[in-house]
Amino acid sequence: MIAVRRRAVRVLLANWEGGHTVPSRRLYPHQWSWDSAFIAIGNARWSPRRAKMELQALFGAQWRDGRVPHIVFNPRVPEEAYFPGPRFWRVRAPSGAATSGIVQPPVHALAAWRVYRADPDPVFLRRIYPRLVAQQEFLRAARRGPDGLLVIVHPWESGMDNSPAWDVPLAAVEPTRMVFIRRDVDHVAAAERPTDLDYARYVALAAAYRDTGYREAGAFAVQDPLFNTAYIAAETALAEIAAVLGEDPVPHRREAEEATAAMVAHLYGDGLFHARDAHTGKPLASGSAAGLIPLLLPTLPDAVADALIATAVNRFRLGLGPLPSCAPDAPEFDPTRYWRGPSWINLAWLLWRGLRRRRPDLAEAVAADIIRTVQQAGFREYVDPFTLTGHGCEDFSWSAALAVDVLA
Ligand code: 2M8
Repeated sequence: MIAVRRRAVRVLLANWEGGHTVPSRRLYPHQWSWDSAFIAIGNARWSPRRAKMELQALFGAQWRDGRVPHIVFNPRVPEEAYFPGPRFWRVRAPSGAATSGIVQPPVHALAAWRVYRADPDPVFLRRIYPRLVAQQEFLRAARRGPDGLLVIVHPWESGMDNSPAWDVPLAAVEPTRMVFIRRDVDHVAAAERPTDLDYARYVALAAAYRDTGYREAGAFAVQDPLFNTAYIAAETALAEIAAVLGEDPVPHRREAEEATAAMVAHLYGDGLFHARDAHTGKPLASGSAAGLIPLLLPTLPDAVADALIATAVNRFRLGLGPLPSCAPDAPEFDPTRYWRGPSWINLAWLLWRGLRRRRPDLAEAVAADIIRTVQQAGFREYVDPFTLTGHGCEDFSWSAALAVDVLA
């Protein structure tokens, strides 16, 4: 175990850029939003200083409206290194940093709280709290519908870009006619990444959103259980943070309870949470593991939690091997293509946290699988859940960081 931890820290050191960590040196050479939250959680276990710097660097690029962009571009990295880069997004944060204009699941308050727990530093907490609150306020103001659920406007905002849950709404998106060069397939086999058609649609959606000044949802508008769970988990963490700082935790707790009830009312069915198309109101039934992540929510009704656990055991092989990102019995399941089946450590980590109180035995099994995965495959971006063969890039930061946290 000591050897795993040492190797993980070595990956994090190699990916450190002096103020933030790249998800991977070649494939993802900038700072990514939810990656930095997961990285901070792991770094808190061996270098709380870096954990705090990671979050502060990201929130340094927060927009005036409270939005935390999904990419903060490193000005020292050439435009050609990643597509779509700053020239595509054409936007700068008040700090002057070039950023993207979309967001990612807001797991940052959860990360900040865990960083504080590892290293109780009230100065850090006091500084980051208003920024975390502003991040949540942006989501409420810009992305919340009358049913109380948050909407994402791009598959990249889900963090699970080519999840089978997006197949139906994406099919309605006109692919871009713009000519562009994908950089991802320079580093990873095309068969392990989204298709060219997926990319042409991602680019079309991002360009359309950009052209409204990053204000109006376009053809793609969905309510995702993972994104909404992250938002609620953030309110729960903000309640803890508020209590430490002498602020009022009650509004955060109330918000978490109400949003949990809205999720159960609108996104739950058949033992799993499903995304919903915000334009049509139709559920986007898929076997995505995003539907299990609401187990993180403290006020989830017991009957719902029990049903999710049964689904995790019966359809996602919980206890038998690493968590697949899509249920193997779903027709779209592909064990090696990105978010359509491979096992990802961040999803397993979220499930692990969600199971700890309700089913410590299963939580233990998830933790053991995380460690077995990195022992066998190294810190790969994702692995085949059956063979544990590594796929995607190597030396992937959140795989290393979250393994460190699980081992702590
Ligand atoms: C992947 O997404 C980026 C676009 O944001 C890409 O494919 O270029 C996703 O796995 C996302 O969840 C992750 O944050 C990002 C960096 O690791 O890579």
